[in-house]
Amino acid sequence: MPDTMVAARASEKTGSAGTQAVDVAVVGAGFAGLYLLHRLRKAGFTTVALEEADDVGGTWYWNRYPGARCDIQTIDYSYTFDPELDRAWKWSEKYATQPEILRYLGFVADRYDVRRDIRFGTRVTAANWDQGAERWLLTTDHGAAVSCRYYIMATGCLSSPKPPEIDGVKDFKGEVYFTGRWPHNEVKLAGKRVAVIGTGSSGIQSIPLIAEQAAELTVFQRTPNFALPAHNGPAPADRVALLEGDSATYREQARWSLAGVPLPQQTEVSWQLSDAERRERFEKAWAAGDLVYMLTQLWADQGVDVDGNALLADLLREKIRSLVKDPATAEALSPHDHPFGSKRPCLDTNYYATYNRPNVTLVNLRQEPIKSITASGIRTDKRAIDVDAIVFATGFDAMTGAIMAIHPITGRDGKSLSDVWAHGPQTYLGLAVSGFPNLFMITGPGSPSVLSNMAVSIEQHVDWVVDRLVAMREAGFTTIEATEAAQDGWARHMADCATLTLHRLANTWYTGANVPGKPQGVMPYTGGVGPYRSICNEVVGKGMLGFRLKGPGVAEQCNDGEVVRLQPDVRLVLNMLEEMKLPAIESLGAQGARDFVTEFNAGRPAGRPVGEVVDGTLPGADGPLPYRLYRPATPGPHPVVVYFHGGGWVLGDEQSDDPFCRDMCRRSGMIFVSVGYRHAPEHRFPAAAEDGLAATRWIAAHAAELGGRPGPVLVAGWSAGGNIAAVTCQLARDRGGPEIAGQLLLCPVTDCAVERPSYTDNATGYFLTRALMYWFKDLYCSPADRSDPRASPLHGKLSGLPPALVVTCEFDPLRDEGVAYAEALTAAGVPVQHIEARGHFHASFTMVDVVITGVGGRMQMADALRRYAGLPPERKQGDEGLRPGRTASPHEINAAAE
Ligand code: NA7
Repeated sequence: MPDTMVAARASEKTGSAGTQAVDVAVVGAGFAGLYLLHRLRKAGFTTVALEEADDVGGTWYWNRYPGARCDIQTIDYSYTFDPELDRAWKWSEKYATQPEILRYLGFVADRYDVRRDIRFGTRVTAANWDQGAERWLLTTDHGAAVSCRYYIMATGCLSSPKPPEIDGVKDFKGEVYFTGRWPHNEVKLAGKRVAVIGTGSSGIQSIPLIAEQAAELTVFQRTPNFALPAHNGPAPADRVALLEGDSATYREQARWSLAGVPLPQQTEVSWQLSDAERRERFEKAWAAGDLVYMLTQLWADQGVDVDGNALLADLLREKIRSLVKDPATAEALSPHDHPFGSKRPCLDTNYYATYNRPNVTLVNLRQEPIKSITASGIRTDKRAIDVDAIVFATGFDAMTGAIMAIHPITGRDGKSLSDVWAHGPQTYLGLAVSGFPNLFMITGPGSPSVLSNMAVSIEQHVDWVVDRLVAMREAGFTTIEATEAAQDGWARHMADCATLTLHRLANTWYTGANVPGKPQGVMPYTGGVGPYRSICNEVVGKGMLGFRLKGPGVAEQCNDGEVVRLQPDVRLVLNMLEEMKLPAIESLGAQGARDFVTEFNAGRPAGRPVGEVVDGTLPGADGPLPYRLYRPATPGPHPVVVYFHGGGWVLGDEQSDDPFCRDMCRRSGMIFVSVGYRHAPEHRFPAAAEDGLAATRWIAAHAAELGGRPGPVLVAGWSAGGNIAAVTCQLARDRGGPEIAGQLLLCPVTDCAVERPSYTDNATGYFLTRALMYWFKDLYCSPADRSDPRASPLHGKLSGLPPALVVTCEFDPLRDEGVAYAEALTAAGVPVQHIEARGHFHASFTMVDVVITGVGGRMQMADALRRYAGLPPERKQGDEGLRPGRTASPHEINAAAE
């Protein structure tokens, strides 16, 4: 039955005459709404868009303040769905003005003839899901109500202006303007005393132009923001050449990029570059006048590590000092409270130089907060400033405001969206909400939206949603709803992604911090446009994973589950490894496998500097063994950790876990001595185990000579190295020392004799495979030796061992034997801390600076080692929110490796 007929019946049932019945109702006629109308109509759906304004444009309709421009290069901030449109419209500038963008959207609306489906001047006042009819009923403030099968909110992320939150606005006798609701008629500020409150993008774009007109301009700044010069002009020739040369490739690269702009991912890290090289890159970026370039192209750690970010922020503050003549004003304009990029940076034209004008004054609200607005101006706690006009550039109730605050939305079983989101927005993919069937959001909270080129994200969302509606129609489904399990999983994935970035360290509209009382949490998806696109495709590929689909006469379909269970960076690494189509390591022979690992390791980021790295040899159980010592930069003597590398007793050497040893040395403030124990098949069981004890004895006996603290040592190891560390503790206990103060066992092999379920759960696809583990075991020890506690410490006596931190990873064949060892140690009375790392794989913690979500786990490892050595925990700026230990509500920022 066509939807219009179903709707007519539904209307009859509810007795609501004069209802407009359509297949799909859209709210908003901005970038998203226009493209939705076009695609829906082409797909054969009847549609209506409801738009409060009297024309198309959305955010570009309302934000008409002086200087309003886009700050993504306009050739990128365009529709890409129709190459003909690309050719038909030429932007006049690198960053188009608001009037030009509005003309473009009008041009698009006319070209695709979508205006006839838009009801302008119409606001939705309520949206209710009618369970019986399986339709949404929308009431409006103007004209007929709308009955629709699908309701799509294309309401934008920054369309609900925030109230000023300052007492006395009503008392002010002069003119009041809001940047987000700028009048359509000309605003004359010439010769007037003007105040601007707010220094986000809107303030920073408008202040230079207001300063040119006003007799006096006073800027009230609460938080300084980073701003870069736009260097506006014609679109850069190189970018235009790329686009015009092969627009399909250019657009496709944007779709799979991180930010929706075709720029490559930077791989070099800050500590690989000299000061001069960093400065050169920075100057190039400053001259480029491109936010996305500055945010992504300098060095790989700028967006994920506080130290890497601080190097860039220092250079930016230096620029502010060079541009603003008065040092006190320059300092007040310099952000110190947030890492660059964690709060939305701005693109400006003459912003900083404007403060050199004699008619411009900056009031630093951190030093003199606004008390109230009075009849004649603004009173701070130090003075009264009389003005003729106040411009509020105070921002928006971002992301959720436009969805939740605009009208009540009532879903299945009378659930109100405001109640469901009372503690923060919860969505699946940022597109759907459990309990709200047939409701979609375009660029909703949980989608990349505001952290990306909106044009690219909007097209992806719209295409995905419309394609799903078409597929449902073909299959006979009439309702679609996200499941709670999928939504909860998305919240976890969102939180995991947020730990990767520095957004957690800033109070911003991304986190809801700009609106008093709003729940806090990073609202946009921080995992990137390309990964997000692949996840959305995966949902479809897995039979609409996480959605429940129903329809008359067809069987219900619900493939429930979480779409991403891996940590986001683990997912990227594993996808990359899969694409590389690497040979199975066990097929290469021992030497071939060693060569392969050496080559593989050569491509990883260089480890961070430590105080000193010293190579030497020590006596093993049967001849000399190489070692590499990592000494902290802090004054010693430091406690000593004896470290055993991973590699299945076959691969690796004292240098192969270099990034991990460096990181742990820096974090724990301890000497790490990585031992090159003997390998199989040349030296089979128990060579490695006996070397472990011999090396530990020698290091303990020579701790002072090595610059370490005499006394008990600690042992640590990863994988087969974890096996050697565990065995060493047992042998040291049984053979008269040395004294060991604690053991760190990272994904250890503890039982070579018994196979547990994690071997089959994670047999393939997670780097360390079941087949590879058997190859290692076969090369190391014969079946008869596998129950010997020197091969399988789980089979040994466990009482009287040093305290242990056991780390196991969810997607690791070795997971269950690590768990078993932690449990058995506990049962034997050994103090045990066990980290079960959710979403991680065997190499998560050793791929330092690649798997960034491993940081939280390594912090815990360093804490444990310090505790065993009797040292207090160390804290580093930026650690906030990374340390597990509390249960985060789903939308919260937290969630590091639990
Ligand atoms: P923003 O970026 O939210 O900026 C709002 C500014 O107003 C910001 O500097 C705020 O300071 C300031 N503000 C907000 N409320 C007050 C009060 N009560 N008193 C003093 N100062 C206040 O909004 P924009 O419109 O500039 O830009 C929004 C986005 O549009 C932008 O990021 C681009 O994506 C496009 P705070 O930082 O909160 O201390």
